[in-house]
This record gives sequence, structure tokens and C-alpha cells, in this order.
Amino acid sequence: MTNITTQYNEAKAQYATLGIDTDEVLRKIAQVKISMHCWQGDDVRGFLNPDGELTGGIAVSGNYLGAAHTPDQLRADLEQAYALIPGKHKLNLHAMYADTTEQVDLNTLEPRHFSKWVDWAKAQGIGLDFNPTFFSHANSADGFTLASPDDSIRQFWIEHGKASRKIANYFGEELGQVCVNNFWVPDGYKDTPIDRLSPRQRLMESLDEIFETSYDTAHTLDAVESKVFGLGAEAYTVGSHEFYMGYGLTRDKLICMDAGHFHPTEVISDKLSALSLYSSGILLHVSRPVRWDSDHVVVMDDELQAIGRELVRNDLLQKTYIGLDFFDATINRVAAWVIGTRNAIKAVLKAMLEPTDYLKTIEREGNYTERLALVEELKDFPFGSVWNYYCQEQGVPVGLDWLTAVKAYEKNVLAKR
Ligand code: RNT
Ligand code: ZN
Repeated sequence: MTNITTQYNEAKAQYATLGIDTDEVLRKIAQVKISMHCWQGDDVRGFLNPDGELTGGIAVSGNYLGAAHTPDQLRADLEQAYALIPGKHKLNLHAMYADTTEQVDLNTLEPRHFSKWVDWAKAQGIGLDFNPTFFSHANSADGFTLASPDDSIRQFWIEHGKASRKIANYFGEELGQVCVNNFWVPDGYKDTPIDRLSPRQRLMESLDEIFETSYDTAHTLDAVESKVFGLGAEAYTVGSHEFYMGYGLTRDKLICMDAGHFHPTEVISDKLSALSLYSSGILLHVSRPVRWDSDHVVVMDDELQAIGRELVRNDLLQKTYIGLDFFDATINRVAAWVIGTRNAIKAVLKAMLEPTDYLKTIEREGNYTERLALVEELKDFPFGSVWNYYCQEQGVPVGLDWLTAVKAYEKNVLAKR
């Protein structure tokens, strides 16, 4: 028996004393899919206008070697990352990552411009999610898209929104698993507006127009993502949390909760249980804000673990789609994906290794002493041995061994770009 297996068996016995069946937990975690975002691979540039400026109030810092410049490079990088992550997952594409030689704009995109992505996803056995791209375009230069006071601008973006839904539906049909299509728009004002209502009214009406057509929910689900502020939209964001809570709940859309889109002391982990009582589904953008919506690589911090626990304790995994949203160009981009995605999986796995029913029972009985004692002792349980065994069983590197593969890839592939 390998060392990893021996350690796992010891851990298994220890968790069994709390009534936790680690074999069962490993079967469950293998079902949890993480939607890895394509945009970490090329600093949110895309392929439609890669030399254009990144706008929309988001920013990537860093100039690490080896960013992907072509769809083939991006796919190669993604394959390298997936090879180091246990389980079968999804890829989250943005509209601007169309893979085509045709001259096409955001409002004229068609499913065929993504057929190469679909072929690749089929070959890899992964699912696809989607996002219309409402930024980095001449028609968003004034900071407004679907809420623009200019009707022709608004119309362009409505057409884009409709096009994106057709593409998402095509992904779902082709791949036999639902494609979540997430709507985020950057619209907002740098300085305090007089009229906070009209832009929101226009956004509501634009979205209603985009969502007129219904698609089979087995193929695609729409999600809407709010935000508190963006760079250049510090004073007012049209698509605020209240806006999309209202919109999503009245139109039966998934509500996307991005961990970086709230006030700095607010956490999304505490919002999930409340939201779950009313919404048919939740999309997560697991991210890491550092002082602002900085989109740092997801690390194993308190909030990530709290998100994992909320999903498990409240039995929300069925109605929650877990996506990632970060972009760091100061480190190896493949490593960024691997670290962030492995951490997201680990957080859910760790939450599954808890005697939740028992903890709920003693809490109901008012036994807060044991609740605190047990939760604290659990922190010293050999979670790492379970994780390592999971990686071994899934045929991916254990521990830091994945970094060796990334370093070799950097030397042999990335450094030569
Ligand atoms: C921006 C949103 C949005 C983007 C992606 C690229 O603040 O979080 O999800 O990060 O669409
Ligand atoms: Zn996001």
C-alpha cells in the first residue's frame, strides 16, 4: 500500500468516530463540478478584439510570461490545468472568446462561431457555460450598455444578449448538460447621479426583451450578476444587488453571487441560505476580493470554507452552480487555475467531512458548548489525507507535485510563445 493509502485509512478511521463515511464523501465530491473561467488564461482579452483595452471597470495586473493568444493556445493551457485537477468539470466561456476567422461582431455572433469549442468540450468530456460580453467594445465606451440612454447602443447590446442565449442553448443541446448563461453589465456612473431610476428602468426593459424567447431549461439557464461598484463606476452601479434580487426572483433567473461584489465586510456565504429560500437556483462566482473587487486567485481562506459549508450544510449543491472568477497575471496563469480550482473543490470536500446532522441536533438542543468544542476539534482532523487520496484515486498529482508539471509546461510551452 502506498503511503497515501495508509494515511487515508487512518483518516478514514478517525472520521468514522464522528459517523462520517469518507468513502461516501469521495463519491459525492466527484459529482461536484466547478466551472473554470476561460478568462484567467489570457487576462480577459478574448479573440474578437485582443488588442483593445479591457474596460468595464475591471482590471488585470501583471505581465507574467505565456498568456494565451489564440484559441488553440488557450485550449492547450486549459488541458494542462484540467490534468492537474481531480474530477470532471466545466469551462466558462465569454462571448469574446469566439473561435472563428469570420469578421463578426458581438451582435452577430452565432453558434457556429463556437463549434470548435464544442468539439473540444466533447473530446474532453467537459461541459460549457457562457457569458455575453458587455465590455471592451466601442459601444460600451460611455460606460453604458443595456441601460444606455442611446437607443441604438441599447439595441446593439440587446441583440448581443439574444445572440448569447442562442449560443448557450446550442452548448446545452450539443453537450447534454445545462449551460448557465450569466449576464453581467458594467453600466454605472463615476459620480453621483441625479436620476438613479431611469437607467434601472432601461436595464429592466432591455433584459425583458432579451429574455422574451424561452429555451429548454435542460439546455440553458440564465443568470444575472450584481455588483456594488466598478472602476469608473464608483458612485452608482445600475445593476445593484437589490436590482438583480428583484429581477431574478420575479423572472425566475438564477442569481449570481460574486464574492467580490459587495461591501468589503459583507460576505456571500451568509447570503446563500436566505437566497435559497426564494430563488430557483444560484450561480457562484467564487473570487477573492482584497480591499476591493480585485479578483485575486481563490485561496483556502475563511470565506471560501464558509461558502463550502453553507452549500453542504443547507443541501444547496443541487441548485447551485459553482463558477470561478479571478484573473491574476503576476503568476503563472495555469498555476492560478489549478490553485483556485483545487481550493474550491477542497472547500466543498472539507465541508462534507463534518458531522452536520449531529451538529444541527446539539445546536437545536442549545448545547453550544459541545458545538464549539466539536467544531474546533474538527479543525485538527486529517483532512489533507482524504484530499491526497482523492487526488491519487482521480489520477492527478498529489500535493505540490502538480507544480512540477506546471513548471515543465512553462519551460516547454509558455516560455516559447
Ligand atoms: C465583473 C464580473 C464579471 C467578470 C467576468 C469577466 O466584475 O465579476 O463576472 O469578472 O464577466
Ligand atoms: Zn463575477
